Amino acid sequence: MKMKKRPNILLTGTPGVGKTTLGKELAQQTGLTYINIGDLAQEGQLYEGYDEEYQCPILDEDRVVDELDEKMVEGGVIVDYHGCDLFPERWFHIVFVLRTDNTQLYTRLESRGYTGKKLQDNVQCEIFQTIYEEAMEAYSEEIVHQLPSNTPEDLERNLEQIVNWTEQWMKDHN
Ligand code: DAT
Repeated sequence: MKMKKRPNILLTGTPGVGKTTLGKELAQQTGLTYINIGDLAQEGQLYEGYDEEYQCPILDEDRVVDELDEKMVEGGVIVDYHGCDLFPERWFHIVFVLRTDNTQLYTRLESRGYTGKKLQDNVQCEIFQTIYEEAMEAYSEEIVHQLPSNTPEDLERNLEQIVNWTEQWMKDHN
């Protein structure tokens, strides 16, 4: 008996835009598996050094990709990460770039404890739409979608839209 085919979804965007909030809820509603790359790296210590400027470990991208490849080929995974050009293009059927207004993002990151350069650089990353451009470079433009993520209403709308997309994808591919 063949397993039902399920899509892989990438949720990306600047830290604080709401990827984790959306991803976990989405996993509950669709039954897909939620994977947070930050947590995965932490658990497996998938690092290759330490960034003194940002005071954080540097992700070992090759090991992250190796670790996940088998699962991704199987399908049915929601990946959450604030970058997107480290993953093989073939992994994802759709890519969502969450977007948040910068005043709003500033407040969210401040309450997460970000200060100084780290806070400023992340807000600037959003203003310059760095991750959106990264996604448009790394994936076929037709599969890259921006989603506003400012309010609880945005969250509800995004959820509904992605749940519907997932159901349609499964009808089309099974
Ligand atoms: P990320 O995973 O992108 O870093 P998060 O899911 O941890 O972001 O969310 C950061 C904060 O913003 C958290 O306190 C929840 C809040 N938040 C997320 N999505 C939101 C939305 N659509 N409207 C209002 N607040 C939101």
